[in-house]
Amino acid sequence: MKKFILLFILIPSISIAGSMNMMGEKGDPAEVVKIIKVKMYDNYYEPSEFKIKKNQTIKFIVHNYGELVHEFNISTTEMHLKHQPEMMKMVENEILLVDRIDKKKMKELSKKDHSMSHTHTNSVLLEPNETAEIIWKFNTDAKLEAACNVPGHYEAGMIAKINNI
Ligand SMILES: [Cu+2]
Repeated sequence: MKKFILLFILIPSISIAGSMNMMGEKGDPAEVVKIIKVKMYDNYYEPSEFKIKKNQTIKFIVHNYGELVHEFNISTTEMHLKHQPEMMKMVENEILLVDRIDKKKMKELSKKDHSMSHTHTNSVLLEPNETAEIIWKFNTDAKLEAACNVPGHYEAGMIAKINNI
């Protein structure tokens, strides 16, 4: 019986650690070799492609020039698709509005449901005119892309390719 309980506790943490490692990891500010400025519009990024060498640590400075809320999320296609229902849930709970994030509501609901907190090290969710930074270490061979998982935006093509050079 004890073994069963242990398994249930271990499985989720292993799968999270595995997927994060596959995507790279939060970078050390002292190791940043390149700063890339990313502009977010409705519904696309500028630039729409990044050339990055394996093991480089990159600082992304992301600004939302659009009129809608946008996300900049570094991940695999598979993880983006997994993340999208979470974002839909934020819309259903009226945390994620078209041009605003209800941060008070987000804080309240995230006490009950952690997926509502949207505090992932690989992503930022920005209101119009907001700026944020992500420092990411690309120590992975996985095919990554930056994308916006606000419902409808990924489908509209709000994706920036990340190419290993
Ligand atoms: Cu978007």
